[in-house]
Amino acid sequence: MQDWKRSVVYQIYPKSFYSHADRATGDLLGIVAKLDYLQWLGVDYLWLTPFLRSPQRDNGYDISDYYAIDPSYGSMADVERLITEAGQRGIRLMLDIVVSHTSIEHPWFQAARQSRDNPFRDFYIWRDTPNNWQSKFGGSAWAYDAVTEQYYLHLFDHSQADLNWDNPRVREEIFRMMRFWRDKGVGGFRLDVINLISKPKDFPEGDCDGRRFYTDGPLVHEYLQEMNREVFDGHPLVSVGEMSSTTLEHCIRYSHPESSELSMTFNFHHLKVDYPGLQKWVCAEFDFIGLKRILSDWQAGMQQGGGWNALFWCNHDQPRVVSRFADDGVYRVQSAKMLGTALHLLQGTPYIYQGEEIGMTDPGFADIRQYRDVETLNIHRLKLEAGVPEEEIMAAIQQKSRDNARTPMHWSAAQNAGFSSVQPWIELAPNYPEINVEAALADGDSVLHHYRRLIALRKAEPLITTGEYRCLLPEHPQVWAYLRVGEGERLLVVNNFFAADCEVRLPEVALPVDSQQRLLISNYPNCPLRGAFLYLRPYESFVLHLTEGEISQ
Ligand code: TEU
Repeated sequence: MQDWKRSVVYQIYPKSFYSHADRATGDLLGIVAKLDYLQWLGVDYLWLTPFLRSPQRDNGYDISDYYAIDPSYGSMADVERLITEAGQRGIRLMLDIVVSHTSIEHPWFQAARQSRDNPFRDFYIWRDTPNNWQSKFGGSAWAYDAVTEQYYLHLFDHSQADLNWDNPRVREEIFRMMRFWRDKGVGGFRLDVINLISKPKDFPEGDCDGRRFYTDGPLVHEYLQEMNREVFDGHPLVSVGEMSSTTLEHCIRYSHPESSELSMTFNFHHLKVDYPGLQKWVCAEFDFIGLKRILSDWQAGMQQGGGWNALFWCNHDQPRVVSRFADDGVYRVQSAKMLGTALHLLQGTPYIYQGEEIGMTDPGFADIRQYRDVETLNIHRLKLEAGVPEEEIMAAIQQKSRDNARTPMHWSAAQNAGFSSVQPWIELAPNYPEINVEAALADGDSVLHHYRRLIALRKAEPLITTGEYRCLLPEHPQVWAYLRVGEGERLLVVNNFFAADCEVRLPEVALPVDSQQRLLISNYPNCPLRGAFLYLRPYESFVLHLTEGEISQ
């Protein structure tokens, strides 16, 4: 079995992780300084969001040089040191590769916009007139270039021009760059919005924002197979594709070993259960049954189809999960542990986003001046222009903004949470004096220790990797219970997603009398079994190991 099937990945947003040099932003040597902590936690890979040279309009997802380190993060020598020192601790680096687009400050784009017959013109996508496609960050997906009097495509910010993957020279340059990083010793790649790289040649219009035309586009599988041959083949590398608005069928193809494309895929369907009518910028409660259904469909579907899921609740684009799907107040500790258990016991490779392991919460910024994110600022401007009242916009931003995840990591109760001695680039969440790594390390009952136990459990219990997933009580409005089924044994995973107590009877399972001894992990001191019933306390969660005799058919 590929080692990454039993691995756990930790995602670092370098700008907000730790400032080794006591500056406003974090840096690469700051990550080196925290390697002992990450080794203690037990993670296998570190996915670092982009630290290459960039004007930082989208915090590094707008790259202007694929071969240089952005000076705010350090130097090439620092990356090499990080690779070596992580490697000494059994940890490998996953580089975030942003090749769907470049910054408009990239020399390719600078050349391309010189004239219509410039040799780099075809590195990007140009048209005389825009179609109706919309940018994911708001407004038209086309920007006018006054020098050459044409429009270029940008599915994200206007400063992020889409590359033309149909041009073989573009692919050649990208694969060359990826080989450069592979040969530096990185252990894998995270590929930013990689399912958007192939656009239909006629740029059709429809009654939508265009996404159905360019998502999982016509030649995307061919291009990924080519990448696999040119970069991954014969090397021990893990690759994960970020798949925007994708389908199960495509994800099976992307990650099936016989397709020779990628190791695994991220999809976001389970994180749209609080987007009413698929609209992000509207305040809403999350749809719990929908969440269970989506995750269950992907578990079963990927399993049957032979694909592999990347599992996650959080990343640098999403609000903090404890604030989103649980309780960041009284039950913060119990509910953060419950969410960790519910996710880590699924099949796939779990990703932990910095701060999730200590149960960090959304910061609750109420003033637009506290926000830095380009998407948030664009939306704020566009909604104001459209006449939406400021209060309504801010309520949605407070709940949905990507900056919820981007406040500095809480290391201690010291000034600026021990992140830096100077004022950070974005404000801290105000609760760092209580929620921080130092306090969590000292408390054996903390969210942090629970995450460490979850990681250790995955290594010790092969069923977590291999067991068949089976959802119990799919329509239950409060509990997500599932089995992981193996030969003559099962894991029973039960999670109460709400603050109310509840009583349930589980089908398929005869609960053992000695449940206490079978408990693999839980977030309350003892197991809630009373005969055939379970009495679940607020956000209660546990995992039991069952053997043959205890499984009723
Ligand atoms: O994100 C792609 C993406 O589509 C999102 O998750 C996006 O943030 C969301 O749709 C906004 O509502 C990736 C990166 O993770 C993100 O940070 C970048 O901004 C984006 O690509 C562009 O490179």
